[in-house]
Amino acid sequence: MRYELFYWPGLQGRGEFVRLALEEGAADYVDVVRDSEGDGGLDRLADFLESGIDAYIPFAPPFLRAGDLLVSQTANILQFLGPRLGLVPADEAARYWANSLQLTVADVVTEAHDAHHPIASELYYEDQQPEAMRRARSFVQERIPRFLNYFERVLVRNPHGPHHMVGDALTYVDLSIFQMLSGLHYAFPKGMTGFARRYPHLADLQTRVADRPRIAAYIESPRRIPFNESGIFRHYPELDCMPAEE
Ligand SMILES: N[C@@H](CCC(=O)N[C@@H](CS)C(=O)NCC(=O)O)C(=O)O
Repeated sequence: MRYELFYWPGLQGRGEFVRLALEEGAADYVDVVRDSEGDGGLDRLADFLESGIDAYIPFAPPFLRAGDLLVSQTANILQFLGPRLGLVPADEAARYWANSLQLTVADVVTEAHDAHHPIASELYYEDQQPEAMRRARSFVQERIPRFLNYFERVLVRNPHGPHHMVGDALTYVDLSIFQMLSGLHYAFPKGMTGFARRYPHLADLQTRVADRPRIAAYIESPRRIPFNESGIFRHYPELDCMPAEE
């Protein structure tokens, strides 16, 4: 099966959660917009947003084409890919648990976006900067600790040990936690002060995922777009602040 990933060019964005799973799973995939010449890929992306396949019309990228199937929504795409790429356990309970965690990562992603665009996505950051400063402070000092405490607790409570978010082996959730943490470190270096001390199991997981041979090779490759200020995790120094307890 050759998968076709559709996502905006020039940024990691939500597409990166899917890319990491495709890379770790050694999937045969095309990153359609990036891999096509000229605007051909963007035109195809726009066509799918307009017409979909039969009744299936995605609202927004990322979406994935697998033969006749068109799967949209990041968590849904990962739920689809998980079993096919060996990135989720076989049992039903574990699959729903993985999806719950993935949807919680999606909540973090939305809030990270809203830290720099608290009023409206269609307005420039510069046109909502005062509000962004208030929102980012709350995100760093209240929300990041709340989410990270939760994910750390999930690791500690894993009956198989604190090595993976779900079960006793790597899943797509571990990859997404890695990506979320990398994004938070990029966007809020001050805000993440004390991270490894406060969340030792999350810090360990982030390192172990980064060291996986396929992930390490991907991160070194030109396929990995660097974090930048077009993406979800943006580093605006004026939005970064120390955590409340430091
Ligand atoms: N809940 C969706 C959100 C998708 C989404 O917001 N995609 C962004 C790019 S990362 C987009 O293009 N949004 C267009 C829009 O919201 O109008 C997911 O997790 O995939």
